[in-house]
Amino acid sequence: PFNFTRLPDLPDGIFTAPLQRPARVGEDWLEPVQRTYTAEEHAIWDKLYARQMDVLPGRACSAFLKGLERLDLGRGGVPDFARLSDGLGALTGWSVVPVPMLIPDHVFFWHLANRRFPAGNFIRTRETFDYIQEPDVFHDVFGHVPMLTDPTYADYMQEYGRAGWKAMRHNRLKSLGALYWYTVEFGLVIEDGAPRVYGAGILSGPREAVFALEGQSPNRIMLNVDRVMRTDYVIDDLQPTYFVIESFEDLYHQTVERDFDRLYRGLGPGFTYANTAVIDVDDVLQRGTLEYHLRGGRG
Ligand code: HBI
Ligand code: FE
Repeated sequence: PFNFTRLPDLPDGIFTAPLQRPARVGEDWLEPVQRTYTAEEHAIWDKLYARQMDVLPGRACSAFLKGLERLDLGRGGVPDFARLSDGLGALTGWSVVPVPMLIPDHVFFWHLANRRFPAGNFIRTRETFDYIQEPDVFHDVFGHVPMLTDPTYADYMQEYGRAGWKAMRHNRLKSLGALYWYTVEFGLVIEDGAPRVYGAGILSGPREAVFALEGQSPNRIMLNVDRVMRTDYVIDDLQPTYFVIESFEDLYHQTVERDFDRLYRGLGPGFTYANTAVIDVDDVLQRGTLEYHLRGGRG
């Protein structure tokens, strides 16, 4: 259990200076080594990989597809984190470190702020092939890691980690969580005039890329950081609304230039907007029918 009184006292910048280790040494939640996988587990990776590659070309953003190639993630079997970290380190200075499960927020943020991506060690089984409760190695490595080869995206993730500590001190972690959700997990980016996928939750799932890009049901709205941080989210179904960025530079600048202290002071503890809402200030690419969610979702 984390002792909040041990949080370092942070200066009042937009984001903060390099972070110190959380609590005591040994509370980094890292596994000493990545686990080894059985032949069956490697085969599950290969099956998941093949399934995603049936839908992602032409739908995933080019940074993701390039990242897959540069890190050679399709070479077969669950990737070795040490080898991945060498490749990623040379490109953007990030590494991939093994964790056993969902780790506490402050530890997660601390790793991100130091350019370490904590990736789940275990892999789903054939019984839980389509839906898992906690992020496994396929979601984390296939979904998140290729994006970290993009220098601007990589910087955004680090800034997100730094921002986490400030949000905790303001008791506004849920708002910052919404930003993560609508960007890192479910974000779309404009490429050649049309939205493509960069969110890891979409990239690693079987149905959502087609639904998010081609479906009539969801809203597609240009991202405004202030608005998104006031928007509720659900974590266990397709999204009623996707937020779209112009570019990773746009995302990075919107986030870094925002005065989060001011934003948090103006936010209530709950969310202002439902995840289905379209509001006056929105720059709307598609106003969805919301048909999927009006039918009750989950199917
Ligand atoms: N732990 N392993 C792991 N992976 C996550 O994505 C993660 C986490 N702990 C906390 C957390 N995410 C959230 O705080 C953020 O998504 C906001
Ligand atoms: Fe994730």
